[in-house]
Amino acid sequence: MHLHVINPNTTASMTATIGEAARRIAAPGTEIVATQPAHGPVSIESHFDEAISAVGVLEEVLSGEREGADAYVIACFGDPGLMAARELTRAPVIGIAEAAFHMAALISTRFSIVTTLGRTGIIAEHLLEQYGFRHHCRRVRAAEIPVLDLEENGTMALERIIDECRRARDEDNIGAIVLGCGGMADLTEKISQAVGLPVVEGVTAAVKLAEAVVDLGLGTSKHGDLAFPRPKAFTGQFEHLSDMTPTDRKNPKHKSAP
Ligand code: 2AL
Repeated sequence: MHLHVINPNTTASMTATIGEAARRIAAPGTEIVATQPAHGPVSIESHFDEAISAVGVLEEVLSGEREGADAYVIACFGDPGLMAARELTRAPVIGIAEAAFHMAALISTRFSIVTTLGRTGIIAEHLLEQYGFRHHCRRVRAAEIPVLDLEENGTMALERIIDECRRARDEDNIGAIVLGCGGMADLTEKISQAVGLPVVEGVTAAVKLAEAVVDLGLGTSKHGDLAFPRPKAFTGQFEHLSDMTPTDRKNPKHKSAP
């Protein structure tokens, strides 16, 4: 299967980290294509960054449809554009926050999230509410590191994340930790070893869930709110999206899905 992993920020080195983590965990028959939008923020750390990045995610899904992707992963912990992306395809689209919540709830009754900056914690809180995981999560914590510090040496990012994970372990009465950033995809094992608790990381969880959905012969439902958007005129910089019909967007591999 062709799994298109979209890093919603435009930092190519982070896309490479995410793509490598996805490839390490993917089944032998899964081909990982990791991309990032051509336009948008270099990191996503605010509601503003997230709103802009969602447009880039949707452009990547439209390009994935032309290339015949079997499934998509949105690899930012705010799951930007997730519902809109599902409208554009019959393939499954999995957000890394929702994947991590599902996976953590399967192996623990309570978990805490350790994310990058405190100000992005509210985005995770909103997603916990929206997805129905509020009662599974004890606390959303932040290591107070900017996202791009994960890409650079000498920032002490790993050490600060490990310190915060240890505090979560000692103070939150939890069974597992969820890592709250796509850029942490390569840190899972180190953190898990240092902390001694199961650590769930969204990119890898999402890859396995995407494979499971495809293996089950399932795809995004086209009944109800996730049906293809109604064709209409778009103006200005979005004119190229005008009057797209479902056929324009249809992924031939999913033709038979009801
Ligand atoms: C993220 C993420 O996963 N990628 C990014 O640029 N910002 N979210 C976060 N909470 O750090």
